[in-house]
Amino acid sequence: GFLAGEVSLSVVSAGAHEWDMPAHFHVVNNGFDYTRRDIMIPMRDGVKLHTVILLPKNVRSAPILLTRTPYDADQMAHNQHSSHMDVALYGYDNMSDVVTEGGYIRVLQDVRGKYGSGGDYVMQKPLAAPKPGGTDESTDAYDTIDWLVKNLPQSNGRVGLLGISYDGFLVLMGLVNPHPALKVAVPMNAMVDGWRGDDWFHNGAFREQMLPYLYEQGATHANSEIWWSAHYDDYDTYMNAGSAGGVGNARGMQQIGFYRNLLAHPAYDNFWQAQAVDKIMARQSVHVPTMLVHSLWDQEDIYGTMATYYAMKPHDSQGDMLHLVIGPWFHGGEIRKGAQLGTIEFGSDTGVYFRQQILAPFLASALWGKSAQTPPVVAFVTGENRWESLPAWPLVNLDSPPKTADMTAAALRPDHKLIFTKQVGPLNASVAYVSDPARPVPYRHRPILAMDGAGSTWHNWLVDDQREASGRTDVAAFVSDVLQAPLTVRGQPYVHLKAAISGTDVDFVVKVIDVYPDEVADQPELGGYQLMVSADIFRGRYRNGLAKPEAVPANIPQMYSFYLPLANHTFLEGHRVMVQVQSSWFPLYDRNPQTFVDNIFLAQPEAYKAMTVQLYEDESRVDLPVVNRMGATP
Ligand code: PG9
Repeated sequence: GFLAGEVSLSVVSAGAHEWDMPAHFHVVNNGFDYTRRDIMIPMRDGVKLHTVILLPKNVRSAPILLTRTPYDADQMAHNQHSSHMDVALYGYDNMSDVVTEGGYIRVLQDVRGKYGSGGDYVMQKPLAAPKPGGTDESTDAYDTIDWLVKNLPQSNGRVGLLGISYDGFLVLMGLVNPHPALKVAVPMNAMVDGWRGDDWFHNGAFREQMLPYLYEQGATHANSEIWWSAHYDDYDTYMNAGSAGGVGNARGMQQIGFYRNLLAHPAYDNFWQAQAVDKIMARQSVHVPTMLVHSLWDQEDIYGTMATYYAMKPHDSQGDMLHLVIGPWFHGGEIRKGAQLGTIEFGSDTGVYFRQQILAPFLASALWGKSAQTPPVVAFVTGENRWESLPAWPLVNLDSPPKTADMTAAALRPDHKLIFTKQVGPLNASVAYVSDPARPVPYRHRPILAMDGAGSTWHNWLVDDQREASGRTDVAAFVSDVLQAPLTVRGQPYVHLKAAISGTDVDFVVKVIDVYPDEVADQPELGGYQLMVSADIFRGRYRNGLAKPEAVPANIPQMYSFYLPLANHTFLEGHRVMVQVQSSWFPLYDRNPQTFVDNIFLAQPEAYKAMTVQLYEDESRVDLPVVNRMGATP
């Protein structure tokens, strides 16, 4: 204690040179319910990784919960500088209720090259070629687990690895040649394929609002260089700079390796294919109990979890290792309060339910040996607001169209109706709109703030009311009759558009929307609300192959086909189904100049041209995986 002499009181009478500040301040924290240790753990190549260990007071024979991160392990354990472990841990990637109530030893580690760790940082470091001494995130996870179980006498030798997003990607890497002490893994909202549908591109359209993230993450070890902007509204920032390359180059981003890679690899070439984590997981057997967690309104990584499930499930030979949880959350929302998202209410706190009823028992069974029966799939049905347990989730091959027998076609008619029967009427009738890159469709209300800007509500933009868009002349909206019975969509819709354009390149944004009744008694602001339940963008140059950009022949109809993200939603009786089609979603996605150029990152102002888009009735539709209440296709 203090008086017992940890800090010498003699400094008080130090004589002539008396300073307010001691040369070394000794922290006195005897009342803490945990002990914190900062350790440098050596990897096989000698590089040391900064690791923060929080040991609950008097802990003995407890399991370890490990998270590896590029987001500052120190900060993740520092919250409010509290003497209570749950408060200290509260925040990103820490479900402190599960960790502290579970009695776990909590370990947070900086990946190589970030914050307190040595070595070089590589964004989403791909697996090293299998050569002796090579390191990557899988070997770093292995070496860390090895050190922890050998050097923490308070542990029972059992380790759980969990994390969200980038940290979820790091969990999946830990499952590649896993350490035998790794007993459970929980990748949540993992970044899996940065080109097909997670952080960097969606189907080839670049997410330029990610540039500030890359700038801060990629410029310095401790994110000490902060993005600068000259506008309050990101719509203006990105419009003024022209192309995405214009935005980055104006800030000197060519100095950052991953930025150079983005510019060099706009298509789905080997650079992206080789690091797609679902393809890596498809080569592993599943022998560590794993719970994949997917958020239905994940504004950052809406692709990766389902792609990983489809890839891993066939390798779960006994069918008892892989679990899937699907919830009504934004990116990482499962560790927050989960009773509502924006205006949409779920009738109960779905975050608490996930943590207390699903995650905590799953971890306790793998790490403490307690008995728990975790269903293979637990999914929340939005619209109906109820959880359901299922024996499996239908597998999808994201590289081929679905079987038509499994889908219900929702056809886009020239009279702007959406119909669920085979199209009728004259062939080749079409709906047209003018897409003008000088006035791209904002993806949400302006002003559009930077993702992590003060006051930003970036995390809930996917549930924004879409009625503003439905009234624009550059958005084609198709709406069904009022539903006489509930309609449940469970799975990934598939878009077929037959379209002709007067330019030579095009983007298509397709949104499946639940239109609420004109008035809603208990929540008036939902009257006529247009809620997106599944939506995405596709860059037309990739219509004949994701690695194969091809100019679009002007005025000749072409087919554009792609999957939309997962929906698990019931459109209730009295609601309507709407599909909206548009050709920009700015500034989340960079503008397509609509004139074919080699590399859109570097498109010049003269390439940006307005054009007419015509959607043909005979083959334009969205195939919906409709199920009835019993789980069968109607
Ligand atoms: N979605 C974030 C991210 C992951 C991977 C690459 C870039 C960004 C994240 O939340 O970690």
